[in-house]
Amino acid sequence: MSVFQRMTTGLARSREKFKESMNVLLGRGPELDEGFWEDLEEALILSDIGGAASMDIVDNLRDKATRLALPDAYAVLDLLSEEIQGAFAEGGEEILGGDPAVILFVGINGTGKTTTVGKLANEAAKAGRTVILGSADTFRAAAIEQLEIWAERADVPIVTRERGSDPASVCFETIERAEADGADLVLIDTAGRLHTSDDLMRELEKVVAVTKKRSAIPVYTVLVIDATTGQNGLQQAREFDRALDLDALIVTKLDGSAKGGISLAISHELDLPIIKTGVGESIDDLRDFNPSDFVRALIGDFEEEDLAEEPPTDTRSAEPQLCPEDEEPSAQDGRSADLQICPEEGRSATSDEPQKMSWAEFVEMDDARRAAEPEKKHFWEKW
Ligand SMILES: Nc1nc2c(ncn2[C@@H]2O[C@H](COP(=O)(O)OP(=O)(O)OP(=O)(O)O)[C@@H](O)[C@H]2O)c(=O)[nH]1
Ligand SMILES: [Mg+2]
Repeated sequence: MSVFQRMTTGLARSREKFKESMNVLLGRGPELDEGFWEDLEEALILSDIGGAASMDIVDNLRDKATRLALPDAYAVLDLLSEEIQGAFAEGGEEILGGDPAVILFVGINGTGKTTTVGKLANEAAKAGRTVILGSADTFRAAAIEQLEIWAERADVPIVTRERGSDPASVCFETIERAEADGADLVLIDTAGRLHTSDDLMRELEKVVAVTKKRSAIPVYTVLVIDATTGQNGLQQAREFDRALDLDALIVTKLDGSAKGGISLAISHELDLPIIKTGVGESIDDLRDFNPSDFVRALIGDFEEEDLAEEPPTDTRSAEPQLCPEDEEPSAQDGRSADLQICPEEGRSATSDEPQKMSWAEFVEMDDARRAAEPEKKHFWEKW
């Protein structure tokens, strides 16, 4: 099974929920009225995308609907996938881009931190980097052994101390050893902890502070989040970010029964780029994050070309053209019933020129045009 298929299977539940909401949404007709925007926002929230991201996606689409004079709900939904992709935070290339770096992996218990450190060590070592691991999870002897096994698999050195040692001291020693060995990628595993545990969060703050103080190369703190977590994941991420000022996210278990929307909720709200994803338990099951594949798996399996292939005369085109006089955002909000058409483009405009037609006239004309056209598939019709 390909990674995309695994992710698509994992996100089946989210997609089903989204599909149901969309069917209800489209069942109410193509009008871009207030109810449409409210229902669209609700559909996004229900797929775990989070309140902040859903609101911003809908606000951006509303703005585009006005600026591009989109005629109906179908034209708006043609832009939805691109808009969701755009809601993921960008950046983070400097972390795994090849420059020397220390990366601390943090998160609640069992999200996949240790496994991810192992996979990344393997990937980076294979790419020719000089990697060293540090086991700052000193709570359990088994955790140290677990990372030792990964170090062996990836064939990279590891720094450990006995169970119960101060995790900050392990970070300190790991960096000393990295400097002595000329390592350029230092990956440090930390113990899982609940974001609600004040003592453990304070301990982690100390780990990060000591590491930053000791290291001559940049230190990044990466939250490892389990994609099967629901809305609680957002609260976890907020708390870790508040305590540690996170730099990026790694989303694991995208092959599982993922509620994948949560990674968008976190990435968007906390402005954290997703620098890798975990798609299985094996050493090679680590991938770069691809927002386009992710959104396809999340909202429906459709081909991007379907959107691009829209004939230019179709008012539902994925790339609607601006009317010349509508280049600047206008005061009109695109939800009003009397949108007008650019005569030369067959599109809506906002000026008062005599050739313009009313919304009702436009709908009549558009219906007639659609009836005369061969049937065209949109992505939601393939669900
Ligand atoms: N299916 C799947 N399982 C994963 C993935 N990443 C990790 N796991 C599994 O999740 C479980 C927990 O992984 P660990 O790496 O031990 O998690 P951790 O965050 O280090 O856990 P603590 O140290 O206890 O906080 C293990 O059974 C892993 O094999 C993934 O991408 N997909
Ligand atoms: Mg661990």
